Amino acid sequence: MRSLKLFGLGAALVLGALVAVASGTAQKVITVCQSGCDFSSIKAAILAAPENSVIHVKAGTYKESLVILKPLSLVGEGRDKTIIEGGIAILETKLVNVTGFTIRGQGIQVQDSQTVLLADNLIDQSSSSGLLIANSLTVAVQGSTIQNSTGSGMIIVLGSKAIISANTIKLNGSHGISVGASQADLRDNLITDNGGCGITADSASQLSGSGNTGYGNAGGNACGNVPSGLIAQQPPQPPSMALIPAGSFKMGDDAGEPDERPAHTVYLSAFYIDKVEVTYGFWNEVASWAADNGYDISPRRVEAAQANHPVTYMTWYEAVKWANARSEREGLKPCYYVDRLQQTVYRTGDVDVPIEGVKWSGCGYRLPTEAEWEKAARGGLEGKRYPWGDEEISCSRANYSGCRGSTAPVGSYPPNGYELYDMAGNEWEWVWDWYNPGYYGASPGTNPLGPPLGESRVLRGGSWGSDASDCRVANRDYASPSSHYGFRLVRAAGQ
Ligand SMILES: [Ca+2]
Ligand SMILES: [Ca+2]
Repeated sequence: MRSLKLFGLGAALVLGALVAVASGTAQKVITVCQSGCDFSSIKAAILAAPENSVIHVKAGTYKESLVILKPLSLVGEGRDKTIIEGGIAILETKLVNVTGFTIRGQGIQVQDSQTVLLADNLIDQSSSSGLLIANSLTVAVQGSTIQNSTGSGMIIVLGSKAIISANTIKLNGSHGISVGASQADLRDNLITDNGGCGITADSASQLSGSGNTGYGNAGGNACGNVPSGLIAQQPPQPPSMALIPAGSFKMGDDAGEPDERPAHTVYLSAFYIDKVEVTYGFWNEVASWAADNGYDISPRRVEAAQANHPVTYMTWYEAVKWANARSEREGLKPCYYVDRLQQTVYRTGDVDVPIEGVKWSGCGYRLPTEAEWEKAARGGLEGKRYPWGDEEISCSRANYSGCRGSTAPVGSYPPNGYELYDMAGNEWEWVWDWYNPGYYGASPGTNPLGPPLGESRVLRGGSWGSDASDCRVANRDYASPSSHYGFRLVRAAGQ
């Protein structure tokens, strides 16, 4: 069923070709702009570099544009750090890798080239199309965001072949993706709020793929010769939530603690998740309603200054009942029932809701599954330690041990790639799953719901008092469901 495997093969071929060539020759690694530099030193480095070199470009904002005319890897320090204001052109060459940049100006242009990998870039505010692929073969674009271009987000034309996966393409002036006389395989992209169509293709083009979602595109999600089913319509997301697109991710960490192994691939349906932890202010709003409507949860007395801090003192049972109350208050069907026939809504008492007592979709709010939480925390990155990547944790990135000695207002630290805040630190977050240290060895590959029974429920993300290791995206902790922590909620999308 997982045609994603096919895609994985495609991307692997591109990567494999890049690695094979790089390792087949004496690969040179060059670092430029070690301690600040002007733009000419990058240009000079590219000019002087032997073919197949890897050029690391340190953090900084570089004003001009770059042209790549030979095989090489250009590696920035990350999309929030290394910024190329003028754009990048890859012309008449092959085996090029560009990763870890923010790119403005002309965006990225790939013309008359072959075997190009563009990964983990942000293409922002381009004065034309964000990414142009023309007369080029085997161009892979993955894990990138293309936004705010004057023209289309991405244009694929003139007999090109491209593999486009796990990108976010939004808020561009014209189409999200426009394909002309070319082949494109589109997987797990999120395409929203573009001025034209989400995806459009002419009759000479062939499109394939799955798992793409879109909404808010002025011309509709799919136009022209786009196969039905290539892109699924989503309702506008709740404003306080972010959409996590359908698709696979690597869960766990083989270098982590024993209960994080083995790292394994998990496919999840699309879902929305709260951008911030549930705050005392929000808790009290819903709990006041709940107390008047048959629930046994109640508002907490907190100082006004605490209203925008995460709740820290909620049992797992209270979190689940609050989720039902939040649903019912908005006129949505509750997700949690005390019985397997789903006849009695869970509103009172401490009930270990059975897996069959949960509506997993077609309802309002629920706790994330452990897999949903980890995918969301990873922010679209693969195999990284933290929501922002592998850079060490610090008090400018997250509220953890030694920073404040208490919770911070939610959203005080930078969000991850899915616009989620405090996925590392601030307050531990309950998820649905029972804890079982060996579960990853037996987990199903699609929408895993955790073990059927247990004594503890899983906690994720670490808190203001946690050490760095406990704030890793793969870290698992657990506690009796009667213990007191925080949480955030999800809703299934695309039912
Ligand atoms: Ca947290
Ligand atoms: Ca642990």
